[in-house]
Amino acid sequence: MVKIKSFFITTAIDYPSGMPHMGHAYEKICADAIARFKRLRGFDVHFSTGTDEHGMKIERKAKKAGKTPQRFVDEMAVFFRRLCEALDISYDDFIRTTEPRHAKVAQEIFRRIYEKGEIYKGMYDGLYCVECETYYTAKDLVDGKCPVHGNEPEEVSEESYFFQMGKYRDRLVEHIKKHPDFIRPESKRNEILNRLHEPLKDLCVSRTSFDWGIPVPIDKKHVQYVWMDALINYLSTVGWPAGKSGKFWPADIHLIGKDIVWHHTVIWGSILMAAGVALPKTVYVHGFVNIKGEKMSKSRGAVVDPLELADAYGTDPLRYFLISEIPFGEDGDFSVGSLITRNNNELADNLGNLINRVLTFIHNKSAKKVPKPSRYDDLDRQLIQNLKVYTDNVGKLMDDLQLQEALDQLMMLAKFGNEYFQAKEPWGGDPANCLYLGANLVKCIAVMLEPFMPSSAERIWAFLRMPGSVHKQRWESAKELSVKAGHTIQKPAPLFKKFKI
Ligand code: ME8
Repeated sequence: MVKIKSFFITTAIDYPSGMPHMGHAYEKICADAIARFKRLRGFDVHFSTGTDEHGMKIERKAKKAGKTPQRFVDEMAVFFRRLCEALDISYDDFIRTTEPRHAKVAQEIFRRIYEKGEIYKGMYDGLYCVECETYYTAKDLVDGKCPVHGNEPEEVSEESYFFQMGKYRDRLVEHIKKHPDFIRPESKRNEILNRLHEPLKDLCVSRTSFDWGIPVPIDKKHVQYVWMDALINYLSTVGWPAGKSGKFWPADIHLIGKDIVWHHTVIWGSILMAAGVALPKTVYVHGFVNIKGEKMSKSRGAVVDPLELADAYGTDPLRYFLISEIPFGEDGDFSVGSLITRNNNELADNLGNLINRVLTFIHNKSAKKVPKPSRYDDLDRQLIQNLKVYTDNVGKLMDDLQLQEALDQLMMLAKFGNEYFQAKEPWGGDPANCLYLGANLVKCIAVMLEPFMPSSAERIWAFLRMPGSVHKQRWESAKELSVKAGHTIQKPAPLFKKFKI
């Protein structure tokens, strides 16, 4: 029997302390493109996302809203699920840290490390940024402010349990050096290795000054520190230590933003080492979506609502824009103007135009039927060759997580398709080869487009009247000449609207 390969990808779980923003949307879209691609590649995929619902930040927001924390997160989590639906995110699990299935696992990890003798009781006297739920020393601050949020951290003094994270420094460095893919891109790996030149302090893993959290299993006066809770969601979603964890753990990719790399490599890495659990294969760090070069921030008023944008311009144009505009792993800028420009020039005029002209021609001039090809000329042979070259190239780029480059190649194939159609002049001589190969090119593009723009891909599939769903195809089938002569297609409709800037 052939063994089906498994693939487990996660996004960070979002704080539902405010409404979902463009950064959340971006991360989910990128993870979704990878998950969809892997399914087309034949992997059995588990793709998880969710919400991080405990901690002081949430407790305070709930209080401000005059609600219990539970009611507050129940209401807010709905918006994050809605974001996933609106963006066509094909998640397999949406995990909430207030679910009992998660608390059980989080407590089990705590208990294992405690029983190993690596958690001790003490007093924490120091600084804490509630916005990022992170402990800081004065040395970490920039002009006395949190390096991520720019606010002044609070002084905290409370009884806490500490995890002997410090003793894992050498093992972490060794792991990072031995597994070059553990932290990607390389710049982030170097950043963490540099920070690990300094001694590593023990980590506070419980809190006593408030109680919105998972109770510490050995001392109910304490709740688990929110990161000692949230990170463990990656194990709970696969039912560790049983359930699907045998098949899916260690995770293939944790996709996260650049502000939480330390938490996902050093903190998470040492927790897993201490608990005797394998480390994820890759922590992939994407950049930030900025607005006019500035970090999105509510206080600066620069937050763009992804739900509104998907509604106004369409989910697929938004997905397309974010992946094509922002180099994966680096920061990029969002603006409605550039979204519209890319939509009009690249989606409507290039991609949409190709699909529309090929299918309309077959529909109107060939009685809806794909004609039978005859002797191929050089251009025809080039097209057949390109189906193979681009399927292989885009596939390789996606295997290597080069999302932007992969999508760019796909658009190059559409551009080639338009040039081919123009050069063949099907309106002049015999259009058979042009339409037969054109239909197959359109089908090839539909398959490869699926990870990026799933609903447009499915619409093209329907115009072609291909059997089944585009979501269930094999990547390799993209290059096959599987739209046969005599096959009847449907009248196409424009795929993309144009917008005025
Ligand atoms: O950090 N552009 O939650 P979060 C791109 N709950 N990505 C961005 C971004 C931006 N402008 N702003 C934030 C948390 N992100 C924790 C995670 S995981 C066990 C716990 C990314 O809601 C951010 O880097 O603040 C993170 O990966 C994700 O959005 C959720 O951020």
